[in-house]
Amino acid sequence: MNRNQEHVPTRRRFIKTSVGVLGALSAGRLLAFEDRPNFDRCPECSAISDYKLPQTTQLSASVDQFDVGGGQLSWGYAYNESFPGPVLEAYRGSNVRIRFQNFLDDHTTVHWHGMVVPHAVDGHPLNVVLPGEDFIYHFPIVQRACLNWYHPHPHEMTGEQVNLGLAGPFIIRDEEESMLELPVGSYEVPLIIRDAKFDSQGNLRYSAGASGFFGDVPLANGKQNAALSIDTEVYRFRILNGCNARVWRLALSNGAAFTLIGNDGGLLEFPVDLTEIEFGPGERLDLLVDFRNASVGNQFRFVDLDENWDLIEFTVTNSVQPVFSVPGPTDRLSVISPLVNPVRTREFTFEGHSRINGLEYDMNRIDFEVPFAETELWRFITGGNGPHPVHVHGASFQVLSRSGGRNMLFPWESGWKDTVLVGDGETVEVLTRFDVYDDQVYLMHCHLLEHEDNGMMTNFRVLPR
Ligand SMILES: [Cu+2]
Repeated sequence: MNRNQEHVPTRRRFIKTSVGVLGALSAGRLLAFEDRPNFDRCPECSAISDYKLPQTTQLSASVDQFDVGGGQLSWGYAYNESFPGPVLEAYRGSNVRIRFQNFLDDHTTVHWHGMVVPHAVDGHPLNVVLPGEDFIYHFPIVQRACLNWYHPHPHEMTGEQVNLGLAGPFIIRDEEESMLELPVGSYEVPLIIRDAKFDSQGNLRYSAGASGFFGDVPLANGKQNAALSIDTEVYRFRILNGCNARVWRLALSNGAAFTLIGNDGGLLEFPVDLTEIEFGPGERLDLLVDFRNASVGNQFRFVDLDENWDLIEFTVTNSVQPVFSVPGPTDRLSVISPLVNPVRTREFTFEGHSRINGLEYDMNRIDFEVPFAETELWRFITGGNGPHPVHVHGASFQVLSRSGGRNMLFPWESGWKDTVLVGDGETVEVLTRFDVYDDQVYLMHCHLLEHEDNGMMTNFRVLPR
């Protein structure tokens, strides 16, 4: 990474030392753009939710310095000078127009993970944005409400660019979700949880072996020892596993249950109460946590049970009359039509650290062709070195079965997914159908970013209809 300030675009920098971790986290919250200096010059990009007007949201990638918690400044990469990147938000049916500027010394792309967009704006490694250049990502929002994320997808450099800071949430809203009157405003908290390593100067450091990057410090929304003041209310946490390689086993520190209402592709059909969730890089969770019966002064933490890490600490500081509630197990959230009767089956074996079906990725090679709008069964098989979080571009899928290994499906794997964790020794079957854009080249790959960079990725073509 080049830390030469000459390559950093001119900007004003406000170091709000008085804000502290609590304030900094809340400043990074949903659409709290007013706290971010870069948005002073771009008031129209506070949100892209106005679907009636064509707007251009500015998004830049640059070398930047940011607070990674406790006042520790780190050099890294940032979208819009923010680590993680700003929350983007759009309504189903809207047209998104994002002018992306690359101020890095390397080429990059922006991939809208989870969002069904045409190849040309999918951030495919063929479509790089060169240093100093810009590109307009322009696409309609065609899918249901869900949490997605945007991050780079250049060939062989995704792991480094994501790890050094390039990742941000992209929330899609729709009518169905709005009707549920879920917690909003400060009670809806996007949370990107990842691990990190720092060098002796306190800068983010990327170094990874073939089996992936594993840091020694967890970051929640870019902060170590993250903390959030909360009210006695129901909170909605929109959680992304933003790690390069680490699988989280998320729980509350007191062992209490939380309520899962959605995942990668949006709402589940029914809420599920759970006390822990194991989820891999790229997977998302939509959780309700009920703090209504807590007392001022109570503390709770999200923890990772595998490393015994505290991910974020909540302190109840304000007693309020709650207005939100938690749906019960029989309260329907959504209707999901199951994909049925697949017309063909394809098998993909994820081998070593770099191959699918014996091949390493070649961005100019199309490995298979998929007819438009036909339901297919895709079988993901581990050939060792799992887990492999398998991600598909261009469509969501439904997870059908898992055999071997954990030998079951989990509640967070129901509904619509775009990333599924295939553990060592496991075979996972999914049903998928590409029925939005025809005649497109998309990717399917392992989302363990070092596996992806090593070549565990494949191009396929959705055929003309
Ligand atoms: Cu993998």
